[in-house]
Amino acid sequence: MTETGSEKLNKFEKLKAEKDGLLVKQEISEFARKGWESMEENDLNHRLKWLGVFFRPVTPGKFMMRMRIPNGILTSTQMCVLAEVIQRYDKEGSADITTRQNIQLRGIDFSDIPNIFNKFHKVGLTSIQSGMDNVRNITGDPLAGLDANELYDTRELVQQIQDLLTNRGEGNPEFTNLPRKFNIAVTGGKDNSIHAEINDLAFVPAFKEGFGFNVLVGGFFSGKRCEAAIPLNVWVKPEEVVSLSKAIVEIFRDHGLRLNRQKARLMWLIDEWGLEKFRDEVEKQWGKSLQTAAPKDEIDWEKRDHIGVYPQKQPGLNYVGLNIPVGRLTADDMFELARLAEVYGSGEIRFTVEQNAIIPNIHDSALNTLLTEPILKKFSVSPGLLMRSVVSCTGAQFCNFALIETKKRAIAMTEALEQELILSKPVRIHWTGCPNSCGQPQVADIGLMGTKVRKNGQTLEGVDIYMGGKVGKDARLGTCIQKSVACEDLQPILKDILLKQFGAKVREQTAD
Ligand code: SRM
Ligand code: SF4
Repeated sequence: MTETGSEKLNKFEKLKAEKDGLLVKQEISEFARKGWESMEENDLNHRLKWLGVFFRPVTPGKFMMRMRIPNGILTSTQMCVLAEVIQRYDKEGSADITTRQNIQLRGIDFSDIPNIFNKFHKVGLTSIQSGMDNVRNITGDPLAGLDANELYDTRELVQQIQDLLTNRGEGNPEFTNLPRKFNIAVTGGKDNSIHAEINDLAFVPAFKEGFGFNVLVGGFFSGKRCEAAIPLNVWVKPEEVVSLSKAIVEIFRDHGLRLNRQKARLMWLIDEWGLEKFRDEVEKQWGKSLQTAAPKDEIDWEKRDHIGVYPQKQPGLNYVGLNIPVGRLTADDMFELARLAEVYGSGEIRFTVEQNAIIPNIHDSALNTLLTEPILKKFSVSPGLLMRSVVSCTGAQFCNFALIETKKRAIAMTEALEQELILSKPVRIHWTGCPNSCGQPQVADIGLMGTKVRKNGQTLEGVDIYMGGKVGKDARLGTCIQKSVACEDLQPILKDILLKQFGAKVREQTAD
């Protein structure tokens, strides 16, 4: 790009040019000692996000920390450290599994942050570069290494990409000034478990000279525009995934549009250059010839939600998928999940982009006892057909962009609809509190996007309704089918959609 001159830069480019976000790493102990109230505004509101520390205007003084959990996999020891962090804040401490297979911790006192970083360091956890203009948590198959039908185990690749971009979790100044956020996903399974199509860069399994990946680019959601990723017409071998990711992130860093922040995601650069030029530039940056894409990829299945009990490829072992309604966890829940993983499994816990958890490596002989554990009443292996698929972004409880409260409402609405209706199949309902679409309403069967609605002279919380999102094979984005429904009027409308379009039946109500 030929964009030069600081007068042309948007506010965020200016603040990055003045001081790189990662520099607050050196100052964090001093900040914590003096208190957040004494911090310069841009350091507090923005640069802290380079460390994964988020000031929450909705709960000033109670900070959020966003981790990086590559491929969504944690050890029980790491889970216990995360639980200990929030435990000390009592009711104000909580955690959320995110739509990027990740964890966010809430209620954190600023003065504790240096100590929390030390704890993370000891167990190999990091929150570095997890917010603002960085590459976000890199997603991979939640069943990597467990699934008999997988074509490639994504764990190592995802970890290698993270290590490269974050300098093994210490922070990598080479990649801390991107024009905007950047999302990467790698899938080695057949069911597109990580929504490849909504990432700036995605690798999907495909055979050409043996096994490799076709490359998709430019997928993103924003308040202004939503696009599914498009094929780059490139196929790479597994051992080329990391270096190609680096080259594409470098192209984005060096040439991505920086004037208008609303037009700074990768797809806008692809539009500006055209796909052919973009591909040529990637090839130059990579320094070797790109192979054309394999004629077809191997995404061939409907998407699985992993809730329930399933055999692994290792004989005698199983994984158990637990439904964590809207991803919300308390410290006690986290200790309990860690305990289950240790007692019954191999001490490993995994997360899905549907905000649920998986405990792998459970021996046949331990299954029945595991299934009697009391926590499984809260985190069921056989929840209702709506509850098992409900996803919700943070919403007004903690997010200052939110136009509506989402998580509590999502659970209440799901329970109410399950009381009224008998479903014959899961229906994926996603809630998101504003057009930023963190709750991905465009990939849902029914997506609900928060908005404000005028009714009887009053301004009320409402939603725009999205439908037609398809995940897994032949994924496509849903579109808005009805605008401005007040939340208080939503239940009968959803009931009607479920009856007419998803084969639900009215449940006969029994008299008490
Ligand atoms: Fe998001 C901004 C939460 C996934 C698109 N997102 C935010 C902020 C940081 C805004 C803020 O500072 O308050 C939210 C933090 C609220 C809080 O306290 O939790 C926030 N986003 C989330 C999470 C936690 C939603 C959830 O409940 O799971 C997800 C964290 C993922 C992670 O672990 O890194 C989350 N956000 C997404 C996704 C989904 C995805 O990645 O698959 C999207 C759409 C996909 C995409 O980005 O292309 C998404 N978030 C946004 C955007 C719009 C980006 C844009 O290009 O305009 C914003 C606004 C922004 O960045 O300026 C945003
Ligand atoms: Fe906040 Fe909007 Fe994202 Fe929900 S969709 S977490 S309300 S920015």
